[in-house]
Amino acid sequence: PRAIRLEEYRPSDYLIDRVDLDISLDAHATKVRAMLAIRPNPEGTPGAPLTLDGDELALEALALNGETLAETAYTCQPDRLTIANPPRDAFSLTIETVIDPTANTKLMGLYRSNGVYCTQCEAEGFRRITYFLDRPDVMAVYTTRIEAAREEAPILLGNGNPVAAGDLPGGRHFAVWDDPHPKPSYLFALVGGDLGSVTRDFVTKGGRAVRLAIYVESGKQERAHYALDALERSMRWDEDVFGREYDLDVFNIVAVSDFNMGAMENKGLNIFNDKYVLASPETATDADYAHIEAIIAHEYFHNWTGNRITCRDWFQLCLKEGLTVFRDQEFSSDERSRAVERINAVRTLRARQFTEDAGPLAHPVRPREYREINNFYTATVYEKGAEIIRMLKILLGDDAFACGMDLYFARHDNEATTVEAFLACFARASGQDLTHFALWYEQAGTPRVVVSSHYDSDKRQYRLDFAQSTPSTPGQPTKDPLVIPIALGLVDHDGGALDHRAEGLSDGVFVLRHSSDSLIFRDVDARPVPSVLRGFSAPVRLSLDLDDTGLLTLVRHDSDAFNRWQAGQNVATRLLTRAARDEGDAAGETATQALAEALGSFLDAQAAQDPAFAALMLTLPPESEIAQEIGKDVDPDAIHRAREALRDTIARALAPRLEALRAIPVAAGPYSPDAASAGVRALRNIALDLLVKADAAGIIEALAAQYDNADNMTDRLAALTSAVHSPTVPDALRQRLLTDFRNRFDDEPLVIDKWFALQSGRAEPDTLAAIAELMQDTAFSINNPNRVRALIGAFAMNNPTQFHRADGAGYDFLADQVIALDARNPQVAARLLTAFNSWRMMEPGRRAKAQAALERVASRDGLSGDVADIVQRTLD
Ligand code: DPP
Ligand code: ZN
Repeated sequence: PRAIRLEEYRPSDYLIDRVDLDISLDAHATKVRAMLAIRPNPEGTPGAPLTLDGDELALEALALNGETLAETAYTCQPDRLTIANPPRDAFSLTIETVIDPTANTKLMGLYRSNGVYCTQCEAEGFRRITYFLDRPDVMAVYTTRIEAAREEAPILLGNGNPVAAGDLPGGRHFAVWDDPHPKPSYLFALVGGDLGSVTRDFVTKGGRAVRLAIYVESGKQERAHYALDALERSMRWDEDVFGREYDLDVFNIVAVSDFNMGAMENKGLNIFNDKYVLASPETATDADYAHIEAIIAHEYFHNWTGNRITCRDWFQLCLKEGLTVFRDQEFSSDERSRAVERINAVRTLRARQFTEDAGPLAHPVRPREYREINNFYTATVYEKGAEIIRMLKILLGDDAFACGMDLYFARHDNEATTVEAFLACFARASGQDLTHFALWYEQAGTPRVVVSSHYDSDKRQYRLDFAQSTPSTPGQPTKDPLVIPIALGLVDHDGGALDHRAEGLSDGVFVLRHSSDSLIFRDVDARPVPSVLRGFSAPVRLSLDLDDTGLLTLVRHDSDAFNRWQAGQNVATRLLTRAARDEGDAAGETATQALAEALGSFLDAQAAQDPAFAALMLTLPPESEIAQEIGKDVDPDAIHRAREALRDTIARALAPRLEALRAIPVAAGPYSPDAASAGVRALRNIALDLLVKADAAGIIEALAAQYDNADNMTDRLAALTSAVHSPTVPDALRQRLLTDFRNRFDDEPLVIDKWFALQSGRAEPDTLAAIAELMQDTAFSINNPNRVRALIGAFAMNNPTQFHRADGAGYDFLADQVIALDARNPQVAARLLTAFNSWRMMEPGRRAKAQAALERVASRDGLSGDVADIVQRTLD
């Protein structure tokens, strides 16, 4: 496909003010009649031809102002409908198309999932329903009449408010939905099916009564209560924190089992991957509950950041996504532990976004060019986009940030707007010039900040020197310095916080604007320990000339929880990179012991107070992070061995304490997914895992007992996970538990996904063969994105030693799967293919094998635009 460029943006020549849809659902021949109220755009070219987008459409009828249009007046193809000389004034266009939702395996547009009719229109799915100006800056009010066989689809849902419903001859019925808020077509949705629901009444601060409902597969209603509760809490939070109220009489959420994304924020009718709605103690882990809460909140928050105010064009995707991720992260931080949420967000950022930024698919948060927009729903747009908002808040302060948000909502309501317009609100509210800051949106790559410290005992001065640089990325060989807010503080060697001031340090934040700069502290009696980038105040890689002793001081004493955790990670990262390069040295052993001791005293002092944080302290950096740190000629096996060995040593050193952690009680009563209880389980389960690694006496029996007796999925899955990933567990036990799990949850596809992912994530040479067998399991289906991601995605993304097998078999397998899947569902196929992101970092043998596999994909005829785009950029 042709590249689309930001600089070529032009307003649409035509606008659509009203859309009246009449959709008659049928499994193979759904009739769609769209009546569009169109007028020339004063900002467009007068008299321009009208070209509507389509995708695999078949036109049945076309009328202009109610009169059938002569065939000579237009041209029509599956992907385009052009009227050469439309009227110069407002006119109506009535378009009839027929579509086959059952044949729609791409899961874009109207399709069927387990017999339920549903839609997915972001980014460009609406054009698979009718011909349209399918671009986000064309905003219209919609009325949707949906008709279906009552038996097949007793529930009919659309955007907005329900306004009419009734019976029709022949067992059919209809419902009419009216959405008074102008919206872009990507927010259109409808659902028809036989669904059960849970409901709740909500009254907004302003007094609007809203009926909340979550629709799920009949019989699974019990599992939707947590999501419903999260929805109510999200609505209240957005009123309290951002002053945003809901604006319709109903808010509906529907869970479907076949879904390309996590969820979709369609106006008044969110459609969710059921994985992010359904939860019961027996089937969902604490992490699942937390994800459900975050995604329910995310989609709800889009109602203002995305729907009321949308994007002018898809280059502005971060305008709604980065901001909405920031909002959902803040919500989770308020509902749970802020420090733990921040650490988890940074772990995700590093694992996904830093990796993306360091590879061939690196792109700015606001890209300047795309071939396939579906490939830009990335960690960079979402997670780095959220980091930019967080930095903005740090730079402006809470009050000016809040004023900027209010101004944004006031100025741009009902508009499709841009990053520039967004930033202008904050410039106005704060009086600051944000021109330089805006470079964060334009420049790809993760900046590196190098900090060196100098103490002058004669002058009693302590100086921190900062230098920043950003590596080149595709299309951006040279980079400029960014505005980087660096929160920092000083700690003395006994752990006391030092209260020294420095010119240029304001509220504990130093703003680095140039390629280098310094900060000077005066009247400093002894060399302090610097704690830099507190709270991870900017998405950068930090190198700090702090030795292990200094880092371990921070582990013990830093008042900033994030940096306490980070200091431990830094010591471990150093050990792991050293060991992975050159296995086993004496200095490493001493340092390992010191790390274990520091963790031990941390656990003694803190574990009981903050178990969730303690669990994170005991988690070593992931293998992908060590690979990034090494940067080139990576040998994933060496990294894996180093990490296993370090974990083993730490586990043995901490064993008695770990036994004690296993005994910390979870709050009495039935299972509750609240953050405090989840924290205790997380700590107990990481203790279990470490003890299994350390082969502690009696631990295998304890593991089996935990599995057998668990009353919740968190504990059961934790035991199974340790069994699957620990070589110390006897094969027979591992097999017994795996078989039991499979049988126990035979009719629970979302649970079987966990079972698939566990086995495909095993760092064992027979994993690939096991996956081939699992693909034959009756529970597996190549048509269901969740199954594919659980079995194939988890292998490619989370199993570095086996995906990057030296013989290239992992690469070949993924290439085969991508090719097979591409014919059915290009979006999911393209997403899988991004696992090759780090191929250039590998040692030469693996690199050659990866390249061959990629070239094999690239050379296929008939690749989708999605896969062709990823494979070309990955190889370039
Ligand atoms: N549904 C996706 C999200 O909420 C895309 N908008 O991020
Ligand atoms: Zn979103």
